[in-house]
This record gives sequence, structure tokens and C-alpha cells, in this order.
Amino acid sequence: MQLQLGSHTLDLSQPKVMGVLNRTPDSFSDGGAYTNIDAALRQALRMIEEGAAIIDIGGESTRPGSIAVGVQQELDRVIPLIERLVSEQAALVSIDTSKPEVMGAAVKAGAVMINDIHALRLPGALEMARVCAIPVCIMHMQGEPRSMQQHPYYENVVAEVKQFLEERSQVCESAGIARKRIVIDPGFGFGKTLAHNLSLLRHLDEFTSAGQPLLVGLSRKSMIGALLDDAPVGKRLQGSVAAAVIAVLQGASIIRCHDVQPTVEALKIAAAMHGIGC
Ligand code: 7PM
Repeated sequence: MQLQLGSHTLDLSQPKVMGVLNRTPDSFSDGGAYTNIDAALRQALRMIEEGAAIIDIGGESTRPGSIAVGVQQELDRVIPLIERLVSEQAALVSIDTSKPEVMGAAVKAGAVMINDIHALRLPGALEMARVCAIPVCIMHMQGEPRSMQQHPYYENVVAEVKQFLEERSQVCESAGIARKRIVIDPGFGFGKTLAHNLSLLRHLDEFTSAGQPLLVGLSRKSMIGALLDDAPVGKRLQGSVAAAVIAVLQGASIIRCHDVQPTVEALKIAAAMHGIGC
């Protein structure tokens, strides 16, 4: 499978890593705007050196319990960084947003992919993604970030998440977004209990049947912490890498993560197993 990202063709026969770059105040808290953008740029360049194929840039915190930010604030956080990264021709940039205004501005600044945890459900997002004509990752989420972890409930989490992604893919297609540009993501941790997340991981291979690339984000998430005797975020590296390996063995093509170098190395081992052909 291949994904056309601007003028670059991403070969997904080997799993690829998407490095996370959050431009939210909690991730780059000290100093003025200039220091912030420099620190963010350095982090992006480091992730590229370590083997990230895509850098996912977000200016809106989506962590459980978080509150929404305004359009201008989000633009201020992400656009200068995208412009600098793209001008140095350093990276393929994905814009992590649900707001059509931010999608449009980011693509104008050089982003080549849209990552939307709301799966283009905000007013105007579907139309903006169509006009941008670049790949879009649509993610499943039950509820909204503010409250989604309060009472996640499913009759059958795998069937329901699959059905949602298929329905949204159809809506996107009807709106004029080519199916080969639609990447799907079950949304680990987004309105899901540990048991729900584990069911999704166990049955992840079922999500590849539609022939669309599968992206997953497991890095540092609470499910990893829960499985490691409530390890804090800083102690979830090995668990996150293990989860990434499981995900690619189950058919995931793109791994969204924070710790690029260890993840890239681990995925090379997993990919090598498929490579020998005997
Ligand atoms: C707290 C909880 C902080 C979760 C940050 C997060 C995904 C995503 C995020 C994902 C796609 C994080 C997440 N997770 N986009 N954005 N898939 N497509 O780990 O799993 O950054 S936010």
C-alpha cells in the first residue's frame, strides 16, 4: 500500500513512524514564543533524524479532561512551526486538528496530511478536507475529550468502532475524498476502558480488511500505564514500544508515537520478519 503525501509517495509495505509534536502549553511551557518555536523545531528535526516519516503537529490538547482552544490560538501555535519545518524541507508534516480553518492554513503552509480525532465531523471540516485534497486520518472517539473517559460503553467495541470508521469513510468518499486518501484509526484511549483498548488491539487485524492504511497511537497512553502497575507517563517507553510492535504485527501501517528512535528500531525487527519471504 502507498500513500501520496504531497510530492512524496510513502511506501507502507514497511510500517512507518509518525512523531508527535504537541505545541500545547503543557509540552513547551517556559520562555517566550521564540524559544518555544525553536525548541519545537529542534524536537521535530531530532525525530526526523531518528527515522520519523511524518511529524504530527498539534496545537490543541486532546487529553482526557482538556478544554477547547480558539482558532487564532491554535493557528499561532502551529502555523509558524509548519512554515519553518517545510521551508527547511525537513519533513512531511501532518496537521493534528479538527478545525477547518486550521486545516486550510496548515495545508497552505505546507502540511501534507490531516489528522482529525473528530473524523471530519465539525462543521466545514469535510468540505475543507476535500478542497485540500490530501490524505486524512479519521479517528474513532466515543464522546468528547472533556468527558469521554467517564463512562465508556459498547455492546461490542470492535464491531462498533469498525462500523463507525466504515460509515465515516463512506461519508468522506461521498463528499469527494478519494478512499485511497482515507487513513483509519481506532482511537486508543478515546472513550475506551482498558478492556476496550485490549479488545481493539487483539482484533486490530480486522481493521485492515477495507484496504485502507491503519494508523494507531498507543504511545505513553494510560492503557500502557495501567498494564505496568500504574507506571507514570515517564516510565511507559518499553510498554509503548511493545504495543507498537504488536500493532504492526496486527497490520498497522503508521505508528503515532513520542519516542521515535526506539520505536523505529523495534519496527525494523518486526518488518524484517515479513521481509524474508520463505
Ligand atoms: C493524553 C491522552 C494526552 C492522549 C495525549 C493523548 C491520537 C491522536 C492523540 C491517536 C490519532 C497523544 C494523545 N492520540 N491522533 N491524537 N490517533 N490519529 O498520545 O491515537 O498524543 S492525543
